[in-house]
Amino acid sequence: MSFSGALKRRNAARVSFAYVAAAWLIIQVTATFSPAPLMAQPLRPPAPSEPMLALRDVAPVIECEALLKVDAVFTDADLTHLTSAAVFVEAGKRPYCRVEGYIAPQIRFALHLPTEGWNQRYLQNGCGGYCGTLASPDNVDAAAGCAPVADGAFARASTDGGHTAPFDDGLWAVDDPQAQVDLGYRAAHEVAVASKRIIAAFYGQGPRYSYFTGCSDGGREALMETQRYPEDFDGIVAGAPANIWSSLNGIFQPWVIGSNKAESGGYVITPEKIPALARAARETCDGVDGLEDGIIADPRACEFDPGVIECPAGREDGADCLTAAQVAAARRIYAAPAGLDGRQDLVLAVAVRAQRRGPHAVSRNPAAAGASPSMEPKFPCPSTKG
Ligand SMILES: [Ca+2]
Repeated sequence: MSFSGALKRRNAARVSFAYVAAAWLIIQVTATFSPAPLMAQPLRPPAPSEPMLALRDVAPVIECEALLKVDAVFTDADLTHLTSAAVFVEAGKRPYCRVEGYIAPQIRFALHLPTEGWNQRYLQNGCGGYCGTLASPDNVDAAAGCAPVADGAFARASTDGGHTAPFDDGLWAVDDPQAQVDLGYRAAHEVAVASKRIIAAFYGQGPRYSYFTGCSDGGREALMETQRYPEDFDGIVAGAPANIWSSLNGIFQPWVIGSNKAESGGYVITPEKIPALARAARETCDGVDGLEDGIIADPRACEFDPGVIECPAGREDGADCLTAAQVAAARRIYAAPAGLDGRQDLVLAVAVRAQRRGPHAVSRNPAAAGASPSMEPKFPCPSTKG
């Protein structure tokens, strides 16, 4: 590939993937889109919260550093390699053994194992955007504020998803089907498998309960886990899942951003208006699912017109209302993608076709079916075995 060709691809990738950076905003805006009203299903009130089942604390049976010894957990024939293991002490948290490693070819992960008071539970975190960095396993998304997690009684893990890059840069995926597969579904699963083996070696038993939490792409990973590897976790939180990328990133997000572009070059609807828009949508749609709980269970079952919060006559703008231009932009977004002639059928057909082609094209990659032990890491991970 020529330099100019590579540059075009890089720029195209950056432009395309920049949409993901705004995914959280779009998800907020689009949470109440209603292209096709469906029958609303009545919801049951949530069960009263019950205290977490108490399990006895379990102590390690080997030293943290001993995990690095050959065959302590993994053999040379395994795809998983540990690169470091050391005890850390932080204020307000149980001391923990931090283990780092990678699963061939280059899925990096980190695992924190409490050295005292492990409650026999394991929590794995998803990564957001296009991942690409190894976040702390203590960034626990929806589990933040949960006391047993906060004080470090859980074993917890994180991964970079199988590549190194800024979270909004997708260039790593160009011509690399293995990396696509790894972020697509393999990283979350393989890290779960590897973590459970390490936990079993460290404590002399595996976790009694395992959980996954993730938001945005982490939410997509959560859904992927439920579909492909339902045995990995006992409980899963799929937060704001950025699901089905081909239509989401290829059509829907460009449509949302294009619909929200002002002639001046800026955006029409700005983030500070989202709370008012979300509040109005909830007021209109919350009860449609049969339960006033602040959650719109099926946005498609509700008709919502952003015009209900247009600023009143004599008042041009305000944090609690939308300008006329913002109402128009919101209506365009809510109307769903359409061609220049206003037709939606072709756009939707492209989206459906892309969905059908995407996953099958990736899953045919032979490495996806079962990675070969001969695959070498693509980044320099010093081997600490021995
Ligand atoms: Ca509701």
